[in-house]
Amino acid sequence: MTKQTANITVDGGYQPATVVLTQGTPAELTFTRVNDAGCLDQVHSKTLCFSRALPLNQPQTVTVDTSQAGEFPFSCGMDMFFGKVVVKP
Ligand SMILES: [Cu+2]
Repeated sequence: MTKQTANITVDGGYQPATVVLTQGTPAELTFTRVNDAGCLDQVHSKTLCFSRALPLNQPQTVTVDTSQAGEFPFSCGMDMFFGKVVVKP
């Protein structure tokens, strides 16, 4: 089965801030924090069930469940910066 992957650069926010995935295909998001400023050293999502520390310049990959379509937000540890995963049927 194919896999979807997306790279998100963490640099004072999430770039891109929206990731579009296809429902039913396994997916991985890789976060790479490249900027030491701010409080983006944690990323988490209640709806996607992940929480991960983001050491500077060390890509961190999380697996995303795409079994349900919808919009699933993620944010920094203090819920100040936001991104989202959009799972399309
Ligand atoms: Cu924050």
